[in-house]
Amino acid sequence: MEVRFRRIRIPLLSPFTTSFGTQENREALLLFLSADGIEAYSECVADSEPYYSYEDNETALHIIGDILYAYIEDLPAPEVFLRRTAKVKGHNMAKAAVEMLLWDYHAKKNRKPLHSMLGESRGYAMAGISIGMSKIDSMLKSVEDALEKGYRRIKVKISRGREFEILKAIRDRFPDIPLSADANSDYTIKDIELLERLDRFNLLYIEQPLEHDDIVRHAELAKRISTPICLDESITDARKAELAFELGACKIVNIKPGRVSGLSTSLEIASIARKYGGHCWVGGMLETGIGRSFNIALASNALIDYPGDTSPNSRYFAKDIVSNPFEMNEGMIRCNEHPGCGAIVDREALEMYTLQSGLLLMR
Ligand code: OSB
Ligand code: MG
Repeated sequence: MEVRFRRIRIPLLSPFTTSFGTQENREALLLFLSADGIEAYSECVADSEPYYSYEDNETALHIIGDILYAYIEDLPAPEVFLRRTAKVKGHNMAKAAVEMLLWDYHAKKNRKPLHSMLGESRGYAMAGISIGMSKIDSMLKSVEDALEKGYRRIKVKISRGREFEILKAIRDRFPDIPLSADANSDYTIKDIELLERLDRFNLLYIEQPLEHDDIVRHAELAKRISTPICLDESITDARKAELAFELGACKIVNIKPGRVSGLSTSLEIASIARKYGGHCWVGGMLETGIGRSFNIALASNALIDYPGDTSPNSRYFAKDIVSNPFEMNEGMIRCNEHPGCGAIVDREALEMYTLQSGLLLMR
């Protein structure tokens, strides 16, 4: 068996701006496993800079190549891998890439589509869209286009100082649409009065208003605003999810398997949300077709009850690295029914975007 990595840079169709910066490319770390005639893949959600979380592609490659590789030589079940590596603190993006590689391998070995291995599947994901910040006119145009395409929920990025301009313009034009706002941790508890004033926009929720690792202040904020809080960055594992719901820091979680050590923990977090009467949905990190296929498999699970940030590939890239991109119909994306994650890698496209590749493990 052999595990290889590839680092790729694939241009986004349009720049994506959040409160922490603008991305023009998706720089992804991909893993490729070949064993017993099976080819499995996965994608790490880290970026080239540690702006969303402390992990980046360098740290992920280090943790995978120097630490985690030693725990997968016998190709364990994903849950076994997580148990073995429980002593590795943090680095859940690196862990997730390996965990999902093992899911893909085992699903392919069993000749089953991934979504059917995760529990009860609806067979499709409900799609919402995440719209980056730009000039108001072009944000309004993006909202209009998204509604026309059938997206079930519109999320817009906001930042400290641009929130009223953005949300007022959208609400004036679209008073009733299911709308949410993602601050990517641009506020602090000192902004509580400003955040109270966002209640008037009747948002489904506000995503990650406060610091990336905070739970306690979010619980304080939740008592002061009527807009429900959805946590993203703060929920890096199941223990954090339990704590956040217990303290009332959130009513909703944005679950990104790539952030929380993979699909097993994602399902655990979804169960915790349900136990507390909360809600959850599957987020995204502008993944290529490989990462996207894992997100959509998870998003089809019966425990996931809100539309996610799961757009079809064509929203992000002129040419993705898979030859079977997802399509959206009436706001729904059907799961891939091929074995495993189901992504069929377009080798030529992959080569075109490759920055670096190498061997991680050979046995
Ligand atoms: O906060 O959800 C986020 C993209 C990069 C980093 C963080 C986030 C996002 C998105 C994009 O909102 C979601 C998508 O993949 O469409
Ligand atoms: Mg977010």
